[in-house]
Amino acid sequence: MRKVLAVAFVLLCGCGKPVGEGDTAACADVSADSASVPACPNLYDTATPTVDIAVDGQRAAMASGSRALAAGDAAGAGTDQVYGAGRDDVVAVTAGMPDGITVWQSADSVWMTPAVGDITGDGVPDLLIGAPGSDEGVGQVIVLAGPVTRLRTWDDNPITVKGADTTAFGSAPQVGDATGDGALDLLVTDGNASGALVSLFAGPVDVDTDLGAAVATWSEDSPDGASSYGSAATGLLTDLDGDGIDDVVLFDAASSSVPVRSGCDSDSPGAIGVFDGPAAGGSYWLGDADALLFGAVNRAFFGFSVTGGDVDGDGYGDLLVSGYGANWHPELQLLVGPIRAGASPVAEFEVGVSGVVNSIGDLDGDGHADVIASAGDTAFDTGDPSGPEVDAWYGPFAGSYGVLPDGCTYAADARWVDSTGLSFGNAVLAADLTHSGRGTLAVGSSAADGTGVIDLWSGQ
Ligand SMILES: [Ca+2]
Ligand SMILES: [Ca+2]
Ligand SMILES: [Ca+2]
Ligand SMILES: [Ca+2]
Repeated sequence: MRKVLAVAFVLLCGCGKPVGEGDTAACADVSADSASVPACPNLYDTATPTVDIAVDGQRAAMASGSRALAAGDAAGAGTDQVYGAGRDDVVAVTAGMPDGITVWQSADSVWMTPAVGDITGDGVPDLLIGAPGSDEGVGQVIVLAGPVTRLRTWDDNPITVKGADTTAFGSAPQVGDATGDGALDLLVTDGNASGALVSLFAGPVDVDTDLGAAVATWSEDSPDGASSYGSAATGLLTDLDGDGIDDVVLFDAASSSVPVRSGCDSDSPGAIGVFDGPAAGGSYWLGDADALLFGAVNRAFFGFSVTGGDVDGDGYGDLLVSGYGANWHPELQLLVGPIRAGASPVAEFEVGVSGVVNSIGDLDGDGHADVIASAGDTAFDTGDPSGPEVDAWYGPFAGSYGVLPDGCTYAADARWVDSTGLSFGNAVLAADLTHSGRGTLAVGSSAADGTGVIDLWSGQ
């Protein structure tokens, strides 16, 4: 696959403040003096990905979203693999495995999302495949017990966790210890349930099970059904308060800031609810959250996507939240844990046409986590090669980073651009595959002919 070396710059125009109308003149001046702008320290050769494989043959594209890629050692290899999912196949790739291997093929042709974790409790990481809409619309998470080193089929008796007469159960499976007993648990989103339902299955999950086995559920609806913050919640597991127990985060970009019945909201600031672990059995709604945050403006769509990770390295998990800023530009907000009501971002990243697809990882190996976002094709960003792009900012972070008004250069530390017609950056993931301290960037893309591609840029 041919790629164009990105021309990216570090913008040094004193823009360590929120970007707004008042910044236009100052930034335009800096842009006009391009000779003073140093070249971007791009550590990766965008022309030569180390792995470049097709995901789905000719049938379907690479799945979109932050969770279409996952990393872990489900193969039992001692180093991690990247798992990518489309509608038909789930493949494993890693540096030194140039062709990758297909580990699962779906007859249902539904969009799948992978996750890796020892959900069966035998000490060996497993591969989990979220497959909403599969099994005649019931939806399920399929667990392939590790080590997974070849194509698995139903003859291998995978473990299934099934929904109940809906089509969206199985979205974005999450593995973590939410109950605090040391065993990893499974969090599953069902986007078609009334009010959307996020369900926790206590690990180990080593036999077929269904929705009735969930030990706890979360939704945006009040127990009496009279109130709701919205109807499109997604669940995330991450440890925000540093107690070693994963906390449940519920997010919905279309959520209202006041409890109304679903469909009545016109503001859509978006909402994030944090439920401190350990999770106790029962049913919860957004009004029960230990911390409830909303977007700062109407139609901020705060929480299009939420990615967890310890960005500032203080032992508390942090959240990277996508939405729209006050200037109506897509942005990512970095909220640092522990997160309490009223928390405000410590850094903001303005991101092309979308920041929904993003990741956290240390790409340059300096010990500081970096932020990676798929920015789409920023046609307004004059001076850049044409084509969709993936951008990275290297931590530590404070202040604002972003796309500035007309005449200014897009400020990212590194950029990967594709001009070959791919829908480049459907999925991005930064992961330390070799446990060396320096991450590998994985980018999942779709081509016009319906094929999918995963590229890896090794950090070694
Ligand atoms: Ca547990
Ligand atoms: Ca916790
Ligand atoms: Ca932190
Ligand atoms: Ca770094």
